[in-house]
Amino acid sequence: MNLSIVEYPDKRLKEKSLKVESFDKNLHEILDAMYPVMTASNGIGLAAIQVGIAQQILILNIPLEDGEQVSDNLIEMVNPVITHKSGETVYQEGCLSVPSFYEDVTRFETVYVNYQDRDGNTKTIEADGLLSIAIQHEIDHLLGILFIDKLSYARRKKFEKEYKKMLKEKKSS
Ligand code: QAP
Ligand code: CO
Repeated sequence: MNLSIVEYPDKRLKEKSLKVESFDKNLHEILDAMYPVMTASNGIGLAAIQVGIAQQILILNIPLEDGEQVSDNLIEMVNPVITHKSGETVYQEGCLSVPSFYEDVTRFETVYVNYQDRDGNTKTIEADGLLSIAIQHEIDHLLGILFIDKLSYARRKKFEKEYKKMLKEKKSS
């Protein structure tokens, strides 16, 4: 499978992803193809819609404290749903689909998530810290929401201006 990252302002990023019904070879091929796309771009999270597949699939690979990324820590989530959320935390987020822009976003501090693994087994996870932020960011992708959609009006305007400038510079180089 030859996947590439869909970048803002591509309309596909606004699509709502569909629930996965079959835990078959096709799903496994999508998951296996997503991982190298994410790591090649130094990502820690990727939703399937970011490679143009509108299915409720995401992967997460939070680095260790020294910044090293270990594939043992890969989490694959199919059909994830947040069941409990509490607290508040602010983190400077980025996104592989919104390259070179980072801004503070407010999220829940702790989340409980129900999801299925690649074989359809039901799992529950309690997450806080960076994992919790990453889960919320990626589940937003499945709903067609980007982190820039959560900014104040003023910061969104600052984003649009900076991003347009960045795209223009990219084209002329
Ligand atoms: C989502 O984001 C996330 O602009 C994953 O030039 C964000 O992996 C999870 C990236 C914040 C937790 C906290 C972005 C790489 C990677 C860029 C990413 C870039 C290169 C973003
Ligand atoms: Co993202």
